[in-house]
Amino acid sequence: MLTIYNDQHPLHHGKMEMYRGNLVPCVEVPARADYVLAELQSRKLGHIEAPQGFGLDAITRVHAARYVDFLAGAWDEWVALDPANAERDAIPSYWPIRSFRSDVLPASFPARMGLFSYDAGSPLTSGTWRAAQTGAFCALTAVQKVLQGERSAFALTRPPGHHAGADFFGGYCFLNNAAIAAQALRDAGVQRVAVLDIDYHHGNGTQAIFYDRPDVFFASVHGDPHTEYPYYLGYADELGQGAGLGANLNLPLPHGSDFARWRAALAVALQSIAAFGADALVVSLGVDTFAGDPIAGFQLQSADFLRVGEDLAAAGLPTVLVFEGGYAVAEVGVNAVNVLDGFVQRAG
Ligand code: SP5
Ligand code: ZN
Repeated sequence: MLTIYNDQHPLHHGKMEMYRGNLVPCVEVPARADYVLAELQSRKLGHIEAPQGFGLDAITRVHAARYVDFLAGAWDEWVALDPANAERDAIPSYWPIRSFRSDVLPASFPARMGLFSYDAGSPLTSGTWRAAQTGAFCALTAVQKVLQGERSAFALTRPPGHHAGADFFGGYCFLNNAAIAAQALRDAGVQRVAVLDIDYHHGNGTQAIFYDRPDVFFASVHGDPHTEYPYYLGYADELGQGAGLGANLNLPLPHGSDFARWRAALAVALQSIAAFGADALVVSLGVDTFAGDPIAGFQLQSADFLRVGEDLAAAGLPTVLVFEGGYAVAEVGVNAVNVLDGFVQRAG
């Protein structure tokens, strides 16, 4: 499997996230991607390449220009508030919930930060923009490779992306790499694109970006949002809207679900993608479905991820895989690379 690796990822390095009234150490840490890279190298699973450069236009096909402007300048604005902020992560504390205005862009940086976010668990750091932008370029490069005939390509990047919407960050995500990849496939002339999200958490950002679109099908298997993050989206009755009605499929499963139950849901998602008639597949590859994950609740074992890769390859589609969650740091490399290994073995 060809991997496009974001070597700028350590520039995003959140120290603490707000959790139940305390600042606690971030679970989304640079070592995650380091473990995946090391596992790829030790198993010699295909070439590892650097991303190509792109303009911001492929990003603003998915994200609002005022949000991209905000992200690009956020760190400088944060430090301008107080030079001592250079040593602190930026975390929002005000949000314009229902009845507030979102059309007005406040001059206040903390107010704008809240406008463009939805949780206090996703610290923005000095290199967040650089890391996220390079990550989007990895996803775009993976798309280019698949358009040029690669059966599959893997964007190995962090921060992850699937919780980020057109104009908001959250859930450790800033730019929606999977959505940017799907849109780039469409813009290159691929008629029907499916995004399959197998991270433990519902990909609320990706769903929202494509919710009214008939050309990009979104399917997700995830922890039931009644009890699991991101709580406010990801229910089974969300089917898409307008021209996109029928092009959204959520398969929430209860906390504690094992691989047999999870794999049956994956089969339903893959059948729906086949019925949609997808010409290409983008996979949001989170491995926080692992039994040992510290913040999730499914029961997949490391060997199960080989079967996951085989099932994905059996769809027979040109496939871009994008790294998302997975927080059992010591096992995240084996688990993610098992998916890629299973895929390659089945795809031939
Ligand atoms: C991409 C992805 O998997 N994002 C997940 C975001 C989940 N954020 C909410 C979970 C908060 C738990 N973090 C506190 C850990 C304290 N032990
Ligand atoms: Zn996740």
